[in-house]
Amino acid sequence: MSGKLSGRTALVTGAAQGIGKAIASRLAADGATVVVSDMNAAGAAATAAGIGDAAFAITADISDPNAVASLLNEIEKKTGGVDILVNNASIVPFVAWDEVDLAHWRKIIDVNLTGTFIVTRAATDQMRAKNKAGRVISIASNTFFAGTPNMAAYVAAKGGVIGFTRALATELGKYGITANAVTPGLIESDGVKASPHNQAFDFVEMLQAVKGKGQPEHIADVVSFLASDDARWITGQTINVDAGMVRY
Ligand code: NAD
Ligand code: 4PL
Repeated sequence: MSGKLSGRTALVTGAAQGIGKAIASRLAADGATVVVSDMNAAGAAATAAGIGDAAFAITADISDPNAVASLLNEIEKKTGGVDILVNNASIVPFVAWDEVDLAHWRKIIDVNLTGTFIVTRAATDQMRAKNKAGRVISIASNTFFAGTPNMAAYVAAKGGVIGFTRALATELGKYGITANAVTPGLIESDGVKASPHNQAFDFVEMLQAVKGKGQPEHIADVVSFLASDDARWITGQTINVDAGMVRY
């Protein structure tokens, strides 16, 4: 099957479930070969099997530089290298401010921000070496605009991802690589359904301009656009995808 992303390899981190799984499925439907990566090996394998021949799974913890180096080497051997990187893997915590200690802060920054750097460093070095007109799409969060409660370290890390995206666009434009961020609002992902965030839908819907419950596909549709040639003139931007909950 051909499509707007045919001939391209997309690496989606955190793709065992939730938003990452929906992004992986959508990019495969667009014609890409999709690398379903996650630290949850069984979940990644199940997602890849569900997509079919266009996908394969590779286990990696994004905060482990050795695991990420192996991930990129394996992709290079299997497909010739990454064209589209989707930085989706994150911990989505619900931790009251009085429980936010240094260990929690360090863990969230280490995975959600430093992990995003580690994968982006390795993947964009590979894109440059292979002269790819690459795409980096990082999933941040509208909590950075809203200052959402019970997520202080997460909000800070997502702000870091947005800042990193702006700098990356500046550094990599000369190589034909674009970098953009997407900021979802509350989405009914597997992780959210299993957490106290699941109680927030009525409140969030009240704030939305367009009513309804955010779904992983709402985010995957926008990632598909940013990955495509139609988005070639967009870089360094943050696209807010939250039914108008925040206007910034
Ligand atoms: P989720 O918890 O359902 O899935 C996250 C996946 O990331 C899991 O499969 C998990 O195993 C993986 N992961 C976590 N740490 C990892 C690591 N160190 N290395 C590799 N994989 C790791 O989450 P989700 O709700 O689908 O969120 C996906 C992305 O969207 C995240 O970046 C999240 O911050 C962002 N986001 C989510 C919402 C929401 O409401 N669900 C809103 C805004 C932004
Ligand atoms: C509005 O990124 O964007 C809860 C949990 N509510 O993770 C998020 C909103 C959550 C969000 C998020």
